[in-house]
Amino acid sequence: MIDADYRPFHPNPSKPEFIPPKGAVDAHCHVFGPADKFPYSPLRKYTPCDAPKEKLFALRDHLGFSRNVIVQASCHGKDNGAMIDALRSSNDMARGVAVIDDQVCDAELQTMHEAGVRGVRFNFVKRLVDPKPHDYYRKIADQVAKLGWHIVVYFEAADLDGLVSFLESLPTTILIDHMGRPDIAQGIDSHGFVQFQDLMARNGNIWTKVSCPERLSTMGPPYDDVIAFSRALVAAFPTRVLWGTDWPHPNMKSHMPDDGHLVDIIPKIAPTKNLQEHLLVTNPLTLYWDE
Ligand code: 0GY
Repeated sequence: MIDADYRPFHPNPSKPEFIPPKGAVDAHCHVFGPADKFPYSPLRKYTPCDAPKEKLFALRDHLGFSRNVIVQASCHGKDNGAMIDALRSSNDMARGVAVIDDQVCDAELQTMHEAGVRGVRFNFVKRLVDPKPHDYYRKIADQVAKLGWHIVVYFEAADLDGLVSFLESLPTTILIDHMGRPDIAQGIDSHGFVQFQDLMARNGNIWTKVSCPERLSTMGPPYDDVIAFSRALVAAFPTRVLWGTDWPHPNMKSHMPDDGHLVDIIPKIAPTKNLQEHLLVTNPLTLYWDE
């Protein structure tokens, strides 16, 4: 049963005015279910509505994108079946980020690699998972480093202090979800956002997704209060930023974003063709399609 307060994705998003460059990648999205084929995890903290691969690929085409990076979400736990099935039916137009435990064997990782998985996700958001000790994640990091994979990390701004030394000790490229979820109300000069930018400035292997204005905004659409944050990161680190829709937007409580409107924010945060090309094509291809 879908959670009573779970909002389904927008049924008919608008056609964006912004036309993404050829080959553009939506580098953060999910597939959910369908539950009768790919059941949700017994350990999940929420039950979403199904958001199957066919809907994701149709949205990709509607928005003018070419490729997806499908990130394993917590409601599927460490059963990556729905995500891998989507990768296998994508015609090489999707790559994946898996969630695994520290018991996974090299043969399983190799099978995932062949399907298109190029990273693992460490989720530290307590409303979504019960985080484990850092040594657990370090073991996984060492194992996936051998395959050349990177690590996607999801955390809330308040947890950054406790994670800095751990993040700086990881042996791979690190990709931080949603700009480390800054507290927008505290402003762009706040300690937390300055600390996040310093972390990226100090560590050339740390990348971020300038995604999810709809989660971070205190004002709601069109999310103008978030633009300065994303634009600052794109300007400072043009070769280490990615963009994604976050479709189907799990756990949005206030409203459901129109994906077309999210795409129309891109030229506000990446104002030149060169920045757009890096954000949407060069950077994600480097991380996910370069062999
Ligand atoms: C996102 C954000 C959320 C959910 C998950 O793994 C997940 O369940 O990532 C959230 O609720 O903030 O990036 O999809």
